[in-house]
Amino acid sequence: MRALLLVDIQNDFLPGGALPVPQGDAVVPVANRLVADYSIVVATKDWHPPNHKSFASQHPGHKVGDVIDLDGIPQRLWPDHCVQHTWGAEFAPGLATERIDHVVYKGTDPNVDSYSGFFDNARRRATGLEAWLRERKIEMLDIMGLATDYCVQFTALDAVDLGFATRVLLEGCRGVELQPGDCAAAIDRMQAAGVVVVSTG
Ligand code: VGL
Ligand code: ZN
Repeated sequence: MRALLLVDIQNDFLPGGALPVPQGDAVVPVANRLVADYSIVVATKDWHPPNHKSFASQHPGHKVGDVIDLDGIPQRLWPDHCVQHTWGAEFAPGLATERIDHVVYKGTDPNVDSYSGFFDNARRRATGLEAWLRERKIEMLDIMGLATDYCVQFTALDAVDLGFATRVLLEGCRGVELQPGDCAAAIDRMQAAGVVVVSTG
C-alpha cells in the first residue's frame, strides 16, 4: 500500500505567516490534485507550545537564525510559529482537509524540535506516525509539503531509514532556503540516502 504524506501545510509557513516559505501557498493546489490518487492521506502539523525552545523569543540575547546548543544538539532559532490552537498552526486555507485520514502532531515537547514527522530531532521519542502506517500495511510513502530543506527533508530521511519506499514529489514542495543552495543540498542528501526525488507531477 502507498500513502501520501502532506508535511506542515500550515498558515505560518505560507506568505503572510510567521515563518513564511517563499511560494509556500503554491503547494496547496498540488496537494488537492494529488489526494485523489491515494487511498490513504496523512498530514503532519508542526504543533508547538508557546514556550517552545526553537523560538528565538525563549532565548534572550539570541536572535532568529542563530544556532544554539539545545541539550547537546544544534538548534536553529525560529520566529514563534505554529503555536498550538492558533491560526498559524491551522492548515492552509483551501487545503482539501476532508481527504486527510490522520494528522500527526510534532514539536509538542518544549525542549526538543521535531523536523521529522517520525521522531524528534534527538530521536528520543516517536510521534506515532510509523506505527500508524505499519498498522495499515503502508510500505510506500510519497511525501510533499513544507519545507523542502527542513521538515520534508528530515521526514523523508527517516522514512527511508525505516524501510519505506520513499518518494519526494518536488512539485508539491517549497523550501525556506535560508542560504542559497539549501534546497539543492537537501535534495542531494535525500537522493544519496535512497529517496526517489520526483521533479514533475
Ligand atoms: C519547519 C522550521 C521550523 C518546517 C518547522 O516545517 O520545515 N521549519 N519548524
Ligand atoms: Zn517548527
